Amino acid sequence: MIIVTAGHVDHGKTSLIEALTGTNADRLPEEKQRGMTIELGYAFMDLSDNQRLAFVDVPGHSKFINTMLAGVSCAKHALLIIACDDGVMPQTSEHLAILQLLNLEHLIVVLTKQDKVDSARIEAVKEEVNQLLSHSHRNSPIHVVSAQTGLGIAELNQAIKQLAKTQIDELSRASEQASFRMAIDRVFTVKGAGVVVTGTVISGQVSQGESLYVSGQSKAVKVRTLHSQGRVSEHAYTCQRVALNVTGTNQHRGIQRGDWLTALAPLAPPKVICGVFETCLPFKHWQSVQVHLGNSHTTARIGLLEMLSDNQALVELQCEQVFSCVEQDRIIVRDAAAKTTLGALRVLDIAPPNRGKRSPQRLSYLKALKESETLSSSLLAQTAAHCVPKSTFIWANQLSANSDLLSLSESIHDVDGYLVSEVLNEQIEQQLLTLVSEYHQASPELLGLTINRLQRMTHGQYPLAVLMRACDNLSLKNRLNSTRGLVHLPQHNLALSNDELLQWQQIKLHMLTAGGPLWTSDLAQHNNLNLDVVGPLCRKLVQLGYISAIIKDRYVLTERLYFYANVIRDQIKTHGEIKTADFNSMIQLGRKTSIQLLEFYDRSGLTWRKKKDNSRVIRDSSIFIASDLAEEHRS
Ligand SMILES: Nc1nc2c(ncn2[C@@H]2O[C@H](COP(=O)(O)OP(=O)(O)O)[C@@H](O)[C@H]2O)c(=O)[nH]1
Ligand SMILES: [Mg+2]
Repeated sequence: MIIVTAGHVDHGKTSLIEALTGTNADRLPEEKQRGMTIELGYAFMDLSDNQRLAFVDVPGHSKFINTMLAGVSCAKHALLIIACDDGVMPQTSEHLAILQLLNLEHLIVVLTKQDKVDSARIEAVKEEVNQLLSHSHRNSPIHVVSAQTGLGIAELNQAIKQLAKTQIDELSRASEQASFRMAIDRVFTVKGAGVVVTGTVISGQVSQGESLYVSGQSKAVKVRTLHSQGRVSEHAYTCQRVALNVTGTNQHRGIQRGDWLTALAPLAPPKVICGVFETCLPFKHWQSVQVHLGNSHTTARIGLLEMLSDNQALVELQCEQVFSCVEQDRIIVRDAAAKTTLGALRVLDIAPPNRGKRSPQRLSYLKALKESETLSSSLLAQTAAHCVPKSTFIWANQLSANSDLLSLSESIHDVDGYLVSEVLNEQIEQQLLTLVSEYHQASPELLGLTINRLQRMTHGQYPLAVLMRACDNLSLKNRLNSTRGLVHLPQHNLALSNDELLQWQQIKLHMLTAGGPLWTSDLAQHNNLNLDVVGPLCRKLVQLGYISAIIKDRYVLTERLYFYANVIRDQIKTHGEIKTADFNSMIQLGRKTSIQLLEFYDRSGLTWRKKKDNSRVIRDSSIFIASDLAEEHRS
């Protein structure tokens, strides 16, 4: 467990930590010389044989607020330290505001330097504190101490240990469900051991020998040894300070402060992040800001999506650089000059769409996410709106890799790695039925359409596997059929009318006599038919599988196509390849037709055309096998 300090510069934070633990957390010579904390300092307090508490001592000076932000990034418990002589000062309020934006759970207020003031002054400062805590953490305990004389230190020590007792078990329980994630604050090399990284475990747990990923790198690193809470250990848990000796780091890129270490292989970090912005100061649309999470920060602009109340808005952060974060992270937002804290963004969506970002559906979707307080309600909201890749959800919520997401709700299905809710599934089925029946109305002469076409018609928003499952479900319910890969309504059949039947017999005879492919214009002229009739009829015959188009408007009987395929296959079998000239002399239809046919087979996947010469080899010999021919082809 970690307890962070907060408070104005020179109010006695470092002295208090020293009084509590015996450790002076100011370790830099410059810090000792100036008597001021610059970097984050750490000190530990033993609770029992195997449990330890870490204190993070942060700088109070406004110049070092970035360091303070890094130190408190996962703060759940804090000491707010106020010197009795000064009382509440600017960074007292600012640090408290930041802790509250980060969703602090427990706050202990410490009024220090008691030895410097009288009791009336202490009462006055207590009143200031009450004013300060008028909105939240109202019932936080207040301790009056002196680091100089030791007054009140033993009582404070007891209170901290009491709090730790109630919290530590809960933290280790929480770390079981989540995946390991750590914000790196320091990287250095130790002679003989190699790279060591230190940081705070934000979630999950890590053990010796485990593989982890550094943000932005695809190759894993391995944990050789680890320290947790300042001691050699085999494991480390949520909200502990750790130092990991890692091997296998990328020589070129290395590891830097601000990077993340995760047990899950990271997804590409976003540049645009959507969430709910809880503000403590007003902001303007498209205002330039600084954003902070863990030890990383970047500049960004705030795009307002919708104002929800005076101090709450749905916004989009457009970051200058990619910014690694996951759902429910709280990103601190400061003004561009990094002088004041504007608020915090609770992350709702790390892959927001480019278009329709203010559409009513999108805004109500974001509101549903905002209201989702549990993992299952968030999963339901997401899967009701779109097909969610399982790996994306696991990453965005830092769940352990083998989490059983389906157990979260009965109404969610796993379709080939996509999580789809029953609600969405019904919507997709309805959409497919509408699209198919509209298609029949527009093109009654055609049997139906392919699933790929349906996917394009739904703007690619559903994965193929999900559409296929929806089609299968609909055909089980007898609401859709699929014939030769074409999806159609069961009542939509391509039976030829009496007129069409006569025309087809005429055309078939013509094709049989001609042997080779024929243009629609030839078919029309020779059979005394109107071109406007022949075109749609031929398309219908193609759908029925009777004829095929080798190029636009040039048709051949399907059985001839199988015959030519056999010619090609046999030739390649005996000679290893087929040349255009050979094929031409075998089928005797002229060079132009031979080329059209060979190119048709290339496109269909039967053959490959070699780049160098005009010869072809087999690519997939299992297609155009005559036994595949449907009954009606042969009739
Ligand atoms: N008299 C008195 N001085 C204190 C007390 N605590 C800290 N100081 C002094 O206040 C100054 C600032 O303390 P420090 O711990 O560095 O403050 P920080 O900037 O909040 O970390 C130092 O000179 C300390 O010796 C206290 O309880 N009583
Ligand atoms: Mg200090």
